[in-house]
Amino acid sequence: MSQILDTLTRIEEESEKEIAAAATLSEIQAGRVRVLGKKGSLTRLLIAMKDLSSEERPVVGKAVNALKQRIQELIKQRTVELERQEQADRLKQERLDVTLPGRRTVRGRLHPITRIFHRVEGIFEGLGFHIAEGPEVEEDYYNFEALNIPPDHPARDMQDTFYITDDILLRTHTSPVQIRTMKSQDPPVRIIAPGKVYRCDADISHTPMFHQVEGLMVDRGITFGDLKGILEIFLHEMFGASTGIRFRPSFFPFTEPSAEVDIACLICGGGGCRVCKDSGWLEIMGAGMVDPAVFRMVGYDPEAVSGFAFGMGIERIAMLVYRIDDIRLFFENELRFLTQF
Ligand code: 2NL
Repeated sequence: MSQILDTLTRIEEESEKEIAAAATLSEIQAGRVRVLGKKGSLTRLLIAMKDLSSEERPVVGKAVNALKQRIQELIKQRTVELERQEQADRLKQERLDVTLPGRRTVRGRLHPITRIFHRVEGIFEGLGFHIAEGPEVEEDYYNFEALNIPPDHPARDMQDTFYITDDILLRTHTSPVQIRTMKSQDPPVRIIAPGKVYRCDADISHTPMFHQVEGLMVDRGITFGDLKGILEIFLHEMFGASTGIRFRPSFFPFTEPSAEVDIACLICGGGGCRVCKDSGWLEIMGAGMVDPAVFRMVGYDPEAVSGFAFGMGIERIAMLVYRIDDIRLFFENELRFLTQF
């Protein structure tokens, strides 16, 4: 019996040392198996107790159980210690460097066509114009008939216009917005109509959808001088106060007289280059005095009121302002292009 008790003392001392020395959770686990496992030193002692006398057995049993409890308690304490230690190590390793620069958020921006729209709208709003909008799917009546465009005009051909039915189509200009405005309100009218328009056309310089701004001013006594003055202010704000401007006689079914408006070439300043085809001038818009036939269609009295109208393509203006030589870039949504604006 005294030999067993000596062994107990030895196991106790060794276990205390081992547990205290265990550096990891798995070392603790290995130590537990060596002492308390199926073939562990303490388990073997319990088995050896069968050779003891009935007086000795309870004494030794008590001592073995007490030691077992003590070792379990030591293991528990050391396990908690090691778990804390491991957690502290992990936190140290995973520490965040709050001085690292953050990931940049990519900010959106306005499309160059939208930017030009905003500029054009801002200039005309400053001149007292209101912005009017209307449907892109239009009736033949508003798009052609009310604008004095004759039935045999080439613009009415299937080749040039997207028809949805015989008399429903995709508007080919924003003029129908102005027709609708005049039909629904009396003069004075001072509006611009920005928006998408559609023509059955696609090549290097044409896309089937593009953007336009038209303008209309109607009141008593409006003259061609008013037209020239308003467009001069607009073009000088848009392209710079020293930009040369000229009006050339032209023809539109909905204006009389009609003019095409040129600005001095922004690239060569008028000397002649590839962009202006050596003419020194760039055609930038069309304009004219509203034809009396159009006024009669909307119920205005052409003897009482007069007015001017104009129209321009936004892609063309954007190409000149930003020096872009291919219209298709506006529609490809290539970020390397779009992020330059
Ligand atoms: C161009 C030419 C123009 C108009 C549009 C218009 C509208 C009404 C009555 C009369 Cl409701 N005219 N619009 C007038 C002259 C020219 O546009 O080259 N556009 C890109």
